[in-house]
Amino acid sequence: MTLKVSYMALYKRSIEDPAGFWAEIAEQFHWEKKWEPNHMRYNFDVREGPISVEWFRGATTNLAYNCLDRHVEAGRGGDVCFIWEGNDVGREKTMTYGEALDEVCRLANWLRAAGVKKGDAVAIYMPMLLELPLAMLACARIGAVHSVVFGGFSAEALAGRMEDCKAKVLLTASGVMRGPKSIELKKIADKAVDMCTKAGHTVESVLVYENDNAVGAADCPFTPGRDRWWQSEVAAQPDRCPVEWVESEHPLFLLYTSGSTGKPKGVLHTTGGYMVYAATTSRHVFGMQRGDVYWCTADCGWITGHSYLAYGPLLNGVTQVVFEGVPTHPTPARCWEVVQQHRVTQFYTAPTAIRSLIGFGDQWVKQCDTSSLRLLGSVGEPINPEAWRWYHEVVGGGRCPIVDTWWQTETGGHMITPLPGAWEEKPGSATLPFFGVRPVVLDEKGNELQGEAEGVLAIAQPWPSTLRTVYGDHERYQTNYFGPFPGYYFTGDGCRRDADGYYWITGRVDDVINVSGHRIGTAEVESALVAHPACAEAAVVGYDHPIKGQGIYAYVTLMGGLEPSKELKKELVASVRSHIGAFAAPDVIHWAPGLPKTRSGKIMRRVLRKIASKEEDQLGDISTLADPGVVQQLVELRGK
Ligand code: 6R9
Repeated sequence: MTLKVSYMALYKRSIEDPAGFWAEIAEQFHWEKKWEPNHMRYNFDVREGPISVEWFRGATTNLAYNCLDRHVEAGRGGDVCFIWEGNDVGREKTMTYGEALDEVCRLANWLRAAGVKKGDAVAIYMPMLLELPLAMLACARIGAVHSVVFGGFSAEALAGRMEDCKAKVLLTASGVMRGPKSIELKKIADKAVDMCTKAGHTVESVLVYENDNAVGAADCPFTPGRDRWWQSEVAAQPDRCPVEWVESEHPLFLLYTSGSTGKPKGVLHTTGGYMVYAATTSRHVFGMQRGDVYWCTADCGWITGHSYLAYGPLLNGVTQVVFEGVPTHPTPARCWEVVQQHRVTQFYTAPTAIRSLIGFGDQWVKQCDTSSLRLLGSVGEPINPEAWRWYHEVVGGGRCPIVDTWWQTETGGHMITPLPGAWEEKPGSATLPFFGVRPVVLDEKGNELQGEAEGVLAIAQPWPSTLRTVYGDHERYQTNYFGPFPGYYFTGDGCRRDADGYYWITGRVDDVINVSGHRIGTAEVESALVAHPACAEAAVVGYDHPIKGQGIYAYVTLMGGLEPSKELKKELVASVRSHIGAFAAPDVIHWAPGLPKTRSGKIMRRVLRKIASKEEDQLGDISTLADPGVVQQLVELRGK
């Protein structure tokens, strides 16, 4: 409990004097120019003017320099930076901090030669090769803004993101292996580039990494002039490249994420505050020390792969595993074999992966030596107590703390999380806030609730890696995040605070579904369904899914005269795959002659959720429905 006492004192200071607290921590990094005395400024209240957040005003730095050069200059260039584990067993490679720096410099030089300047956006659509985090660092080195698009997104989704951020350069690969399947990434990328051209935006250069394990150069479409081969072009560049010193608030990256309405939002993070926060959370939440072998299974296409793969671990100078494959290939022992082979000390994954592995039985873990593990982490969705216990007992041998980290793309880093050893964990609770984070539980009118309470989760003051804007749409940023409860950042999550002050996240309170830890907007899936000529109307809700956490349940009304069929179901699912990506494919299509609507035409999703989860006996008040008869009709059509 003494740890808890020192946490309480530090926490108090972090809330009362955020500028001083974080400035002290920031001293550990290299700043080309230091910040002004009054370095932190903000307005978190829409009623007082535009929302703005600024940290380390007046300072200049470079994130890639802090990740790589700083360690090399301190004589640690020979430390292993990355251990790469390919999709297939036996394909692996290691890279030191010194080698990573050389690679980043070459790529940064190539980007400069391709005309990329400070502030330009660069799109990255890559599998989990080391070249993906290296590409992010190369952008950061020259002050370019990376926009990583997860390799599972479709051509249309990639095109929309490239158009939005006006990326002139795209970094991609010929293909990728996912378990036993090979995916032709470059073909998808080409389609996206063509879509951009048709929409009036030109992607000028495409750098293609030949991932010959998946797709060789001979089978990879290539447009001379526009396309370049990564291996030969980058190798020809010098391995020294001057650093671009940027202001603390210089944009670092954009990452598109789904909201409850409209198209995905380009969440913008900036340099100084993000660096300090990603590094500090990594260090304290994972207890990172030099010599550790840390492994985060996330893809760099999501925020976890940004903060806790590309940046946080490197800022702390640890060795980390980067995994291209999936946890069940070739067998469900894969993760534990990797842990055994590389003596992994910290392992960070999503509850969905744990749940999928539980089903295969304990023997896959037990046949491996996992005694090197010191700490386990969880992220992306609430972890159910059964999965927590299995993780703790079977994987962690009962001796590793589990850090259940609650945070979001928008928050840039962990917000509510256990600190290992500092206080008791409770399975299913993210526990207490990290330094500098002031969570509040609000009622629906925006009043702060005290003590034990249940309501929506909001944050009352900025932390260093607060998202700064929605790219190109500051208005949307304000309305979405600061509009619902003036004076607070609104998270979109519901939560409960127990008598010990622990936070329990209860899930999204908006129309966002969390499928296997991936955020999917119901509106996006609905518009992908409606894009199919047979679909007149669609309504999408989430339902409990044993492995994925939530599954996607789609109600579809067909155009007049059309008959439901298995083929149509397939086509509708295919439409979602092509508009968004395979991971957003509906699990269930439920034919709906009509949808439950209020007299003003609003779909009552609450009713749809109840029918999807077979709880139509708990519909509540449906007297405001224009036609209460549709409910019975829908119940009868379930499973058809
Ligand atoms: C990091 C990440 C954010 C949403 C968030 C919440 C859910 C994430 C969680 C969790 C319960 C946790 N979420 N971590 N819910 N416990 N430990 O996942 O970012 O993809 O933006 O998703 O995920 O609902 O609002 P992102």
